[in-house]
Amino acid sequence: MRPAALRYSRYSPAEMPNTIYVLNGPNLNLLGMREPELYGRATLADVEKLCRSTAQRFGLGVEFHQSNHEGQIIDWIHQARAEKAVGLVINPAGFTTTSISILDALYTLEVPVIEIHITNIHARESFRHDSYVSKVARAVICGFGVEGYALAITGLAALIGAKA
Ligand code: CA2
Repeated sequence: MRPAALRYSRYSPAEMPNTIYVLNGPNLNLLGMREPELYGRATLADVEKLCRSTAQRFGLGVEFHQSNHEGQIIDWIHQARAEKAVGLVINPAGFTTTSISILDALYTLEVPVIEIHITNIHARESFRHDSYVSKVARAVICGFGVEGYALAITGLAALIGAKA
């Protein structure tokens, strides 16, 4: 079944938007290469594969990106809006607790935003607890390791009515 908002739309089935964005913030390019005791051994390339295979089960395509630069992440959020993405998953990493600009960009989206963290940020230092992104996120997943990305996409698919 197509996402509810698109079921009676002007799109023919072939041109129906079906792309989700998966965005990753600073230092996540180092996944699997540093601090494996905290973040595990999977690399960001492994995470991208996991996201693509999970999304494919629901007929969804993936735009997968990582940047160490706040403005680049904001540009991808704008792109998600312009390209009519059907949802967005974001691990804002260090920008989680600092970036009002990422929050403002996410507020411009009309599709569900899912926030994901590999670690349980609430079991870590208090400065990691207060997320700006959570103010706009429809759901937040943390502490499941990189498997959280698959859970985020599965939950997003359920929210938009994309069936396996
Ligand atoms: O648990 C998460 O996914 C975090 O978003 C990761 C961020 C951290 O600032 C958040 O509080 C929680 C840090 C990302 C750093 O990524 C690295 C990965 C491998 C090695 C070193 C850093």
